Amino acid sequence: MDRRDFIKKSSLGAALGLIAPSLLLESCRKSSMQMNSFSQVKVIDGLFNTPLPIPSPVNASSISSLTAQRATTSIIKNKSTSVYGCHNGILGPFIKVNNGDAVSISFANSLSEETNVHWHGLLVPQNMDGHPDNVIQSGGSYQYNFVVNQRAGLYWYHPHPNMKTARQAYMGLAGFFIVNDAEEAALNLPSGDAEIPIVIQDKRFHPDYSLNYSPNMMDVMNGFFGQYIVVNGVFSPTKDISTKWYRLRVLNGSTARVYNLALSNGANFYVIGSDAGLLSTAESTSSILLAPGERIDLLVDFTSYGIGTEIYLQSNSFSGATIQGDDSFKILKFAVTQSSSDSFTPPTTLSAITPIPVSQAVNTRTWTLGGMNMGGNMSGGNSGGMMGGSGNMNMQMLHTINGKTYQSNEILATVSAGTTEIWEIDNSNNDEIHPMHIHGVQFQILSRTGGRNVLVASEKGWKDTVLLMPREKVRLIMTFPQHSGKFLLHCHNLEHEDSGMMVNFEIK
Ligand SMILES: [Cu+2]
Repeated sequence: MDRRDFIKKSSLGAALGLIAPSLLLESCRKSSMQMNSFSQVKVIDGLFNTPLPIPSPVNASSISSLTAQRATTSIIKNKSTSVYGCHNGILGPFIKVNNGDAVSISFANSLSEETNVHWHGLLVPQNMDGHPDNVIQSGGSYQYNFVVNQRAGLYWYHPHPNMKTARQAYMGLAGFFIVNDAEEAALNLPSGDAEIPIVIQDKRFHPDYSLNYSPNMMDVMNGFFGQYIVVNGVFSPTKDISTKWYRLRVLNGSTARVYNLALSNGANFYVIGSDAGLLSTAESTSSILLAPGERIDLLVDFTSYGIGTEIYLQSNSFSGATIQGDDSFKILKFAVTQSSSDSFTPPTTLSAITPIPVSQAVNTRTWTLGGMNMGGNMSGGNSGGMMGGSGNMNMQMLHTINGKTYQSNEILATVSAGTTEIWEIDNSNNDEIHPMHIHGVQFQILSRTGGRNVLVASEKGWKDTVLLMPREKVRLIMTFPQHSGKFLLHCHNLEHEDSGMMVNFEIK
């Protein structure tokens, strides 16, 4: 099925096929006025009485196989839900490696549809990267072999089949992948039960508690927002803790929702790491945005709280976006149940982050993000996309990169292995949020102009995903590794990705 067929058969296509352009424009104008009621799915608050599942890290050397399969689990307490996973329930095993380790995993597809594995943030050869060209058919298998050669950090894995990534990740195919190294180990950061992996996702349910993934046209435009915030596969979780320091390794595994992470008592916490490992120094803050695909490494000081204290990890409302951010809600309860003595203090220096010199760049490329402008003026947008060239409708229906939607055989940039480039990602004509992810390379962010106009704490290290709020432009610098082949630049709003906001580039 090509994209045109998909669009015809999808709810988006149905909507587009059935509505004449003039009516559609009118409908968009109306929904622009009703933007919040249309797209702001109000989060349902829970009782926070379900123990947070903490997956145990398993050394990659002891994982020889992974099977994508249907499973049944309890996301909402005492309710049974059919999901996808890579072991008995939702999500996959928490894979742990040391830098330098070899990974050799036989992946089997027991689903009734094609899938694959993208090792998000891992620098692996093209045929190991889970490119949409490399899918495993139902009943098939594939051998993922690679050697990890990168700094410590919280990475993750999820499927990447063209036009199916969002639903498969939403159904539960995702897992943590942690890389450890000697530099990080020497810091003696909180570990064991004081190091908590947290994946935040949002879900909708049918009345029978089956998962509801049915994006309509507006959900494709904005992202599919769930009413139930789910952490490590459960809704309304609680975690008993002691009076000590904790290291929270947080992954935003939602398809579209951005979280503005904060503690319910307003206390500051330290940001010590980002997508691709530790920052150079810890930075104290009381809230920070985490976009889909991004990871953040936090240190939280619980030493001074009394037994019985309850503190929530929550998402505060945030400004700057029209389609999300109004809501503030609790994510996870920390219940202080034990006292302990802890002499830990955050290290002043975490890691050496050597900036890539701008003078090293051999090329600057601009990637202009296009989307439907829902703000006051409808004159934005350029050609391309579904509605490009359709006469009086000067707007786009699909999200584009340089005016293009994804075509598997089209390569929009060719870069040379070992060279450095500056990539400018330009969302300055857009009212939408786009977390942009690049496969096969890690980057540093040089600057952000427009919108927030600054780099936040988690953006001062190595990254693979960067959040573009409306009207923002970022400049990234990166040196391409010696892995030749096709890699992807795409939006990690997975509804945007699946509707074509993805391009190939080639490393030669
Ligand atoms: Cu996007």
